[in-house]
Amino acid sequence: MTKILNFIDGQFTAGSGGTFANHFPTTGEVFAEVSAAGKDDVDAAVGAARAALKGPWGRMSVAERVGLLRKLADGINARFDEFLAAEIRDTGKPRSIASHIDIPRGAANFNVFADQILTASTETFEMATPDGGGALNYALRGPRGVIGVVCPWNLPLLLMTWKVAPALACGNTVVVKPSEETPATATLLGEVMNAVGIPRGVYNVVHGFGPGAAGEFLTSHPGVDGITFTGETRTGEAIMKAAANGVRPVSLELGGKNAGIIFDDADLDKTLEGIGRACFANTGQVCLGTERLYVQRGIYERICEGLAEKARSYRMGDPFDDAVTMGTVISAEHRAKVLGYYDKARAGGAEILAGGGAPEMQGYEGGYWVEPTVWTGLEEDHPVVTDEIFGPCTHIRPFDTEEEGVALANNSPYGLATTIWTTNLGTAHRVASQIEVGITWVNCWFLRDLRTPFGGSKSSGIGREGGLHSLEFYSELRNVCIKL
Ligand code: NAD
Ligand code: 6OD
Repeated sequence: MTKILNFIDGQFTAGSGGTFANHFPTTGEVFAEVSAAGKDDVDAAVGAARAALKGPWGRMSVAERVGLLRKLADGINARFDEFLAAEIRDTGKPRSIASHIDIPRGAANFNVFADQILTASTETFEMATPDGGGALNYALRGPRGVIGVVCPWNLPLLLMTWKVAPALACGNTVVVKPSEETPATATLLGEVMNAVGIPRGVYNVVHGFGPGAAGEFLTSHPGVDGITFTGETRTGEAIMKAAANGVRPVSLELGGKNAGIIFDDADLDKTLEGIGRACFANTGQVCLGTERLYVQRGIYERICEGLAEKARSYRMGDPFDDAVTMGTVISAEHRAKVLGYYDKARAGGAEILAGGGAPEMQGYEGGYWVEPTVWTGLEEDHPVVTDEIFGPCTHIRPFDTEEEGVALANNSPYGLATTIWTTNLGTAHRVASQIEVGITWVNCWFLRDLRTPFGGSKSSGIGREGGLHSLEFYSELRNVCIKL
C-alpha cells in the first residue's frame, strides 16, 4: 500500500497523529495510508518555515527566486504523468479533465507569478517639506513571513499552487495543509522542491483533517503570519476566528451558489456547450459552477431540452480511460450529501428533466457515482435552490424581463461567479455591472486570465487573488521616507 508522508524541513516524515485511509473514489477502495501530523509536527513545520525565512531563501534576490519558480513549473511538467496519476487516484476525475486543467495549471501558476514579481512595481511620492526642502517616499515590498495554506479537494494541485506560487514569489515560506481527501500531489511537489533546489523549510506539507487536527493546529499556530484558505464558507468563518488571535491577515476563497442568466438572443449551441460545462464539469465540483439557471421565456424550452440532453450525454467509468467524460464525486460522505439534495428536490415536487439519482455502474459498485441532474419547478427558497450542493446538478427557472433576471441572480447570500449568455452587447454590459459577484463571464465560463482579480463577494470570500492582487496579499509594503 502507498504511504503518504508529511514533508517538513525538506524531509518526508511520519506524523504523530496516526494514519488515515485514502480512497480511490471510482471504486471506494483504499489505496494509500496517509500519515497525519500532530501538533508537534505542525510546530516543526512552522519552525522550519520560520528558520528558512532567515536562511538562504530570505537572502535570495528576486531574480534567483524567479529562476527557481520557473524550475518548479518545469519540474511539474517533467513529471506530468506522475502528477496526473496521483490526482486521478485521489479525486476520481477523468484524465480528460486533469490533463487539460489540473496539472497544466499547477505548473503554469509558478510561471505566471514569476512573471508578476519581476514586473511588479511599488509607489514613490516626492513631497515638499516645511523648511523649503523636500523628501522622497518609496515603498519596499517584503514577504509577510510564514503563510499557512489550507486547501480543498476539488482541484487540489491547481488551487494549492495558485497560493503557494505567489507566496514564494514574494519571498514567504509556506506550510500547506492539503485536503484530507487529496494529499498526494502536494506531497509529490515536495520531491520537485528538493530536486530543483528550493532550500529546505521553504515548502512544508502537513496532513490531516480540519477541526481538532492539522488544519486547526496550523491556523491557530501563533508562528503563522498569514492564512490563505479555499473551501466552504463555514470553514472560512472558523479560520477567520482563529486568525483573529494575533491579528493575522486572511484571504478567503469560499463557497457559492452561482447563477447563470440566459437571454432570448443567446446563441443556442454555444450556450448549451458553455452552460453544460458550467453545470457538470468536474462532476459539478467547481466553486464557480452554475447550480441556478435563469432562462428568458422565449428560449426556455429549448434550453431545458438541450441541457437535459447534455446531462444524459456524459460517459462515466474508469477515469484513466480517455473516452470517459465524468467521474464520481469525491467521497461517500459527499455523495450522500448530493443525493440528499436529489431526494429533497423530488420531495419538493421538482420536475426532473434528467438524472435525479445514482447510476448503476457495473464493475464500479463501490464508487461514489451520482447522475448529472436537471430540475425545474422548485420555489426560490427551496434548499436545492439556495444551498451550495457541489454536485453535477442545476435548477432552471424562466424569467421575462432583464430586471427580473438580475434580481433572481442576486437573490443569494453568496456572490462568487455568474455566467451571462446574450448576443446583445448592451445587455451584457448592463447586466454584468449589476450582478453582485466577484467574477462574471459573458458567453463563456471558467475562462481564466491569471492576472485578473479573483475572489468572491458577500459570503463567498474576502479579498482578491490573481496577478498583482496576490502580490498585495502575500507581501507587506514598508514605506521609506527620506528627507532630502
Ligand atoms: P472544506 O472547507 O470542508 O475543507 C477545506 C480545507 O479546510 C480542508 O483542507 C479541511 O481539512 C480544512 N478544514 C476544515 N475545517 C477546518 C478548521 N476548522 N480549521 C482549519 N482547517 C479546516 O472544503 P472542501 O469540502 O474541501 O471544498 C469544497 C468547498 O470549497 C466548496 O464550498 C467550494 O465552493 C469551496 N471552494 C471555493 C473556491 C473559491 O475559489 N472560492 C474554490 C474551490 C472550492
Ligand atoms: O482558476 C483559479 O485560479 C481558481 N482559483 C479556480 C477556482 C475554482 C474553484 O473550484
